[in-house]
Amino acid sequence: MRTKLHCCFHLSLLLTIYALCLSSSSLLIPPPLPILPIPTASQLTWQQSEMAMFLHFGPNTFTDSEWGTGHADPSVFCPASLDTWQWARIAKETGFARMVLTTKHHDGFCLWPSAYTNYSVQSSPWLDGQGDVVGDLAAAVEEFGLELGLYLSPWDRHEPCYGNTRDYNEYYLGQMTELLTRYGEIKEVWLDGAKGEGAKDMDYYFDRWFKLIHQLQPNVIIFSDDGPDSRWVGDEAGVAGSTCWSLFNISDVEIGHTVEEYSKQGDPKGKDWVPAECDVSIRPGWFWHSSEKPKSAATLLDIYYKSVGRNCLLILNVPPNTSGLISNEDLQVLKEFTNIRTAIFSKNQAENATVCASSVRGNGDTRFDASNVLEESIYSYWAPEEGRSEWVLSLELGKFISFNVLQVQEPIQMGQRVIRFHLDAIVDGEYKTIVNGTTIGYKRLFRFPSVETRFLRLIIDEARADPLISFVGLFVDSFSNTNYLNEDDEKSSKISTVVRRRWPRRHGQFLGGSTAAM
Ligand code: FUL
Repeated sequence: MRTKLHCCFHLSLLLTIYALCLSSSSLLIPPPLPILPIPTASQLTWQQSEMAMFLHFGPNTFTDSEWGTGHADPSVFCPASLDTWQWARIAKETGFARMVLTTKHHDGFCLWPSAYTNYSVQSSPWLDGQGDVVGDLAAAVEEFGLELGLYLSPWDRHEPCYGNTRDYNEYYLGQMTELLTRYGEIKEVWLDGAKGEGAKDMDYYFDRWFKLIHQLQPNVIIFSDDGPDSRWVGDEAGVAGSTCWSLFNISDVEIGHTVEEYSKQGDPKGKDWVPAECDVSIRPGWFWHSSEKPKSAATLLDIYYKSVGRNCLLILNVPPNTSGLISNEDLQVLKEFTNIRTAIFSKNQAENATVCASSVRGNGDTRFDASNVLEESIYSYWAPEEGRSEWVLSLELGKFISFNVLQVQEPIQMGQRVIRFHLDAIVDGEYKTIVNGTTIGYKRLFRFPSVETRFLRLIIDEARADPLISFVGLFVDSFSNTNYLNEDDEKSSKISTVVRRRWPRRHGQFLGGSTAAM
């Protein structure tokens, strides 16, 4: 009897221990805390799309000008073969996720039949005044599975009420409402900041504009000098700072008075998540001019490294010509640019590497394992054990491999963390530093003279919180001349910029005023 009881006692003890083991081993260590600020769902999707196509089109295309006076006769707008499906097909085939159209540039001419003005396609001979470029683009974009974005210039050189603050703000919001309620989902609203010398002084009610835009299109990204969702990078060359935070202080920036360095670099202490967008044209001008030629694919590649490769979104302007089509020469460059990107980035030389980390969160939990950095997704990442001061990822490539591009990514949904890092490789038997970098963010690309190695280590030197890394890739770029390139030097190199923005300073409340057009 005693032996039986003893056995039962032992059995139940074993079962209890087994159950305890089972329950403790099935409990998961949660992910680390995000560090604020973090992106909204729309900002996350937007950033991962990497490239948008900008389209400057309107009377300027036909009058061979950049800043139309607002007095061009609507009859000039007469594209013989306008085909928004051609634009969308090209955008789709060459890797753009979104198309952003100048629905109204500074000349005030509307590419849709607005009920608030006669200065629009309705007064033009194109399709006998029955056409709607915005509507046609919306339909094409939908067919090709792209997103639609709209540029509506605040500065209006035609509209008679421009200069009267109340009237013009009403006019502008009336037009914005037409655009945001007629054409389905709008994913980006682009508020360009230019205003010429001598233009009438008036206030724009940005707060009301932004609130209404978000109310009408909850998933939209509003771009302006200081967000709220995406910020101007501070130049029109498509080049971000080699240090580039998505963190920013909206309240420190007045629209129209950006400080170039602040816009380019962002702010490691910023309270707002406002990633930068890099705008640049494939041609010297924003509008199409017969005398101008597109940039080369190699130049576009360089811009790609300095925009997408610096934690930004690239918006590349490809202006339709007077026929209403994207020119063949632009198309050829875009195709070449696409082929080059595919050739470089389709083969990760580190894909079969063995990756080890200085520590792994949750005592080796596979969800935070070092090997997660081989998967190109921000949703799988390496997380170190909490509170460490050493953060190292070591890669063993299996054999000697040559490469000249590093791609690193952070899971930005958890906040942007890395302040400084470097990459070492064993060359001639000893570790040599091949990259010294500041900030990573969504995506960071570095070019350097070709290195042949089997062993590498990525060391995070400084971070705002425990660093998290979602991707490490090594690539071969045989198109850039990486022999004389040193990304670190680029920090101090002069970036050519075209700063043409000038918004009026706010002079308190300014209601009324002259109603004559500029
Ligand atoms: C500038 C404008 O003045 C240009 O014409 C162009 O639209 C560019 C994207 O923004 O500020």
